[in-house]
Amino acid sequence: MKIALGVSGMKCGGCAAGVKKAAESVPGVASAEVSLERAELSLEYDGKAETLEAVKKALGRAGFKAG
Ligand SMILES: [Cu+2]
Repeated sequence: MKIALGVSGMKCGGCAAGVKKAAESVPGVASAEVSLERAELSLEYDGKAETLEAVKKALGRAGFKAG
């Protein structure tokens, strides 16, 4: 399943890389692509609500807000 999430707090390519890394570290996430320009995370994942929650928490720990 694929979705796009708005992410706030990204200011540069390093932030975007951090968001991608944090999202891909979550079990159940197949791939994550980040657009700094659109402040958006495109996520391919297993479709479980828990996975989505875990991604949001991982991004929160990295200093970003997704939702
Ligand atoms: Cu940055």
